[in-house]
Amino acid sequence: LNRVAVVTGASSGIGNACCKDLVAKGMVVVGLARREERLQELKASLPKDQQSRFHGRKCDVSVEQQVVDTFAWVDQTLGGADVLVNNAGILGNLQITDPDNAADLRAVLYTNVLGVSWCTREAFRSLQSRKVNDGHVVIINSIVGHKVPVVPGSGLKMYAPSKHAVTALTEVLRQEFQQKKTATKITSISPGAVDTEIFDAKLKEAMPDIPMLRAENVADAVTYCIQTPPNVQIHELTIKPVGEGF
Ligand code: NJP
Repeated sequence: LNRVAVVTGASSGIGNACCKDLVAKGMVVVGLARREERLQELKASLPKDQQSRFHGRKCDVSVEQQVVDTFAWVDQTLGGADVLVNNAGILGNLQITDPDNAADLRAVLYTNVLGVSWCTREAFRSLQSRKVNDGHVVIINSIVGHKVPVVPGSGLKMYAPSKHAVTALTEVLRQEFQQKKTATKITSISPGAVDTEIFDAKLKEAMPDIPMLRAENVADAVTYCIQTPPNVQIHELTIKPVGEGF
């Protein structure tokens, strides 16, 4: 896997595990997140001979200009991104019917939906400008982006609608890629519950005995999809822990 990958949401959970796995597979990986110190910790945790292949960059994917600047830096410094793993996501704190929730709801939609749009647009621009026809865009969606499970206490808030938007976004992007005659692949991965920071104490309290995946389980799936031969494209992968009921 001698290519450059950008992974969003690299400071914890699934994105962190993806960075470790892709670097170990020989890729040059740019990990993006807002918590820069976590990215430095990630780099330091890698085996010494792999550290130079990891670049941590502070980037808030909900801010368009930061995404544009980051991909320009990847173009200039590393020759451009061949693979993008759209993984950054937030749950949000407030319910849709809570008062004064505009900033919170906006943050969820800007991060989970527009962040994916902007990163994909910039990765596509970079691929097109270099005439690279075989890139790969992976999108970490969710099982709640296909069917909304009943969670006691309505723990999903604007998160579930945002992930439904990601489901539609993925298929529209696929059509746009086809129109623009690129063989760049799009893969959507929808996990069930994963034991990471986003699955916060409130959600755990609402679903106390829920079986959970580990971040590494989802990272394995990402690597598997990226490694498929040129004629194979995995459109949609659902990955759940054994015993999950919804
Ligand atoms: O969660 P967590 P996961 N700009 O909280 C980053 C989906 N998923 O690994 O910016 C840039 O450990 C944040 O970094 P920081 C889920 O929807 C999960 O589970 O430093 N980065 C952190 O690195 C999400 O799409 C479950 O705070 C931003 C990362 O995102 C993906 O899996 C189930 C950012 C979040 O890591 C990874 O989440 C499911 C921003 N504006 C789908 N905002 C599950 N865990 O159960 C956040 O179906 N980040």
